[in-house]
Amino acid sequence: FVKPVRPIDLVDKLDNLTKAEEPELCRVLIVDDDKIMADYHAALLELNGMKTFTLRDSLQILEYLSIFNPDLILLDLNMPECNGYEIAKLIRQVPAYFRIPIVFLSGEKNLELQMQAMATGGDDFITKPVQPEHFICSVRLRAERMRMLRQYMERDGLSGLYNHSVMKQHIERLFLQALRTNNPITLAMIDLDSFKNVNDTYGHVAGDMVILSIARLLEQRLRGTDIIGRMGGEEFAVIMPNTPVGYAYKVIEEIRAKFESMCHESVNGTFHATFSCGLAGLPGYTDPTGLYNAADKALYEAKALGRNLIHM
Ligand code: GH3
Ligand code: MG
Ligand code: MG
Ligand code: MG
Repeated sequence: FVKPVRPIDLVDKLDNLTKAEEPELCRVLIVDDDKIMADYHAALLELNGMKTFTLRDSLQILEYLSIFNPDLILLDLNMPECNGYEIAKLIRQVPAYFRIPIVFLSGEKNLELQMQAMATGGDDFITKPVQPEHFICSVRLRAERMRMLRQYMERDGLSGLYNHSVMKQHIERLFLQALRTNNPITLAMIDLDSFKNVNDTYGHVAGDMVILSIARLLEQRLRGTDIIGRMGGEEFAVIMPNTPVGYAYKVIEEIRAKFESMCHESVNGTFHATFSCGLAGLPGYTDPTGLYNAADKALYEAKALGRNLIHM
């Protein structure tokens, strides 16, 4: 995935606070009841720059897939609770996991049984004991390709931010995590003000530039742990884990003021743009939909109160 090229100088007028790009590691979920085997495979992959998580109780697979979010699954065939065929079938029934590569890892030498395993949704079959170099290479290449594909699928084409469906998943995941761990979390819904007028007066090209500048500004001013998405059109969402609503207000207020002061250029002259924002956060909600609706309602109220402001 290549980030969109920064369009014109106006984006360069922003503070130059670009976050260091952290090269994120490929994530491999190992499902194996045999601890010694699993530890050995994990060590091989970790020593070669991958991040692993070992799951010994295969029945918990769906829960761990959503928590660990792997780029590849290494699946043992013979396990006490449930065999690898059944686990692969289960994974393939969930649309969000269609594309995750599943590599079977088993001592099974029978080719017929190996092919049967692949027919349930596996991408490859590696026999134990593994040949280390071949194993590492085969896992890494598949996992890296998945990571690239995932980044491409998860992003919005114009802004490079997360798209709507991924944001919904992140909101749900981080909300539940915050609820479980008793930590605060804030969801901010942001919508550009009177944007139809901006397009009508200054043209769609300038409108697109404004969308890009708010996207870059959010990326520059928020923390690396905050998750930023374009929910559609001129609407954005930010999830701020471990952040109480009052603190989020201060941060977004600084961004609001900065954005308002930015000067945008168009063939019809320069102009300023603003946004409104609705905030909601934990504590106070019991499910992610409740939080989402509350942030949306707060945004609606911010509009009703006159726009270019934050409401919570
Ligand atoms: P409000 O302050 O109430 O949000 O008013 P608004 O005009 O922003 O709201 P409305 O929902 O009526 O219009 C949103 C406009 O945003 C309509 C559409 O032309 C524009 N828009 C949506 N997506 C894009 C985009 O990708 N590029 C550009 N240039 N404009 C977009
Ligand atoms: Mg086993
Ligand atoms: Mg709008
Ligand atoms: Mg809108």
